[in-house]
Amino acid sequence: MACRIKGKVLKGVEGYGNPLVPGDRVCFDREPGHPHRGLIRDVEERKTLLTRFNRQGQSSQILAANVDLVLCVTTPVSPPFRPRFLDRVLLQADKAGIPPVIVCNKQDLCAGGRADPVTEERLRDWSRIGYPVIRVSARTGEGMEELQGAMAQRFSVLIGQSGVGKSSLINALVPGLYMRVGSLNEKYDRGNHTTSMSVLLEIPSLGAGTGIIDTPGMRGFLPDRLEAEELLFYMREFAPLAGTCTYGLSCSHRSEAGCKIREAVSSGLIHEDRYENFLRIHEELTGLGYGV
Ligand SMILES: Nc1nc2c(ncn2[C@@H]2O[C@H](COP(=O)(O)OP(=O)(O)OP(=O)(O)O)[C@@H](O)[C@H]2O)c(=O)[nH]1
Ligand SMILES: [Mg+2]
Ligand SMILES: [Zn+2]
Repeated sequence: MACRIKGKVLKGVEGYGNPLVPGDRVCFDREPGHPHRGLIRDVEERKTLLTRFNRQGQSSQILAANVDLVLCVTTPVSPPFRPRFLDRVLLQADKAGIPPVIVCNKQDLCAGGRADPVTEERLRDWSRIGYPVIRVSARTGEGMEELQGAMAQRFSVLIGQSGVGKSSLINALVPGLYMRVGSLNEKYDRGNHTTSMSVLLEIPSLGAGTGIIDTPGMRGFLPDRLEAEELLFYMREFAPLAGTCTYGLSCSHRSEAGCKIREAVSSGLIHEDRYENFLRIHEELTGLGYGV
C-alpha cells in the first residue's frame, strides 16, 4: 500500500539524510477517506543498517535496512573492474555486521571463462581473506544457481557501480519481471544510472523470507561512521596485526621501522592494492573528522 509519513518527522530515525528505506518495517494507519493509502506512524528498530557517508549532504545515507547479506556486484570489464570501490563496500558491510558476498557479473565477456590477470588476482585475494566470490552472467545464466543458493531465505541488497548489471541480475533471478536495464555509455564504458530509486522485491520461488533490494549505481563510496583509528580492525587481513607494530597503535604504517603491516605487504599477506587503498581511505577518514 502506498504510504507517507504522518507528520513531519519520524521518531527514532533522526540523523540520517533519508528517514526510511527499503527493508524498513513500519506501522501505519489507513488514511481517513483513502482506503488504499496509509500514514506511517512508527518504524521498527532496525536489525541491520547499511549506510555510506554522503559528502554533499554531510550526513549518513541509509542504503538498506534489515538485510542479511550484501551482494557486492562487480565486473571484469564493461564497466572496468574497480576493486578499490569494492573494498570500500566490503569494509562498510563488515562494519555494519552484514556478511558480504562478491558477485562478479558478465562472466560471458571473459574469454575462456577467465578474466584478465589483474581481476583474477584480486578475486583470488578476496577469496583468500574470507570473502565468498560467485562468478555469474545475468546474460547466459551461468553461476545463477550458486547465487540463488547464497540468497535463499535471506534479504539481500545489491550494491555496485552503475552498469555492472544489478537490475539485470534481478531480471535473471525473477522470471517474468522486467526491471529497467540500461545501456553502457559507449564513450566512457560506464553505466548511465538507469535505476533511480531503490526497490525491494520478494522472491518466494527461492523459499519463504527471500527478498532482494536493487539500488541505484554509485559513483563513489565513502565509509560511514568509521573512525580513522578503527579502519585497521575492519580490514580482515589487517585486523590480526593491529597493535603489533613497534609503535603499536600509533604507527601510521607508512615509514616506521618495525611496521608489521608493511612487513605483511612485503611477504604477500596483505595485497599491495589493499594496502594502498587502506592508506587512501585512512587519509579520507582523517579529513572527514566524524563526530567533530
Ligand atoms: N554481456 C553481459 N552484459 C550484461 C550482463 N548483465 C548486464 N549486462 C548489460 O549491462 C548493462 C547494464 O545493466 P543494468 O542491469 O542496467 O546495470 P545496473 O547495475 O542496474 O545499472 P544502474 O541501474 O545504472 O546502477 C545492460 O546493457 C545489460 O544488458 C551480463 O551478464 N553479460
Ligand atoms: Mg539498475
Ligand atoms: Zn605499522
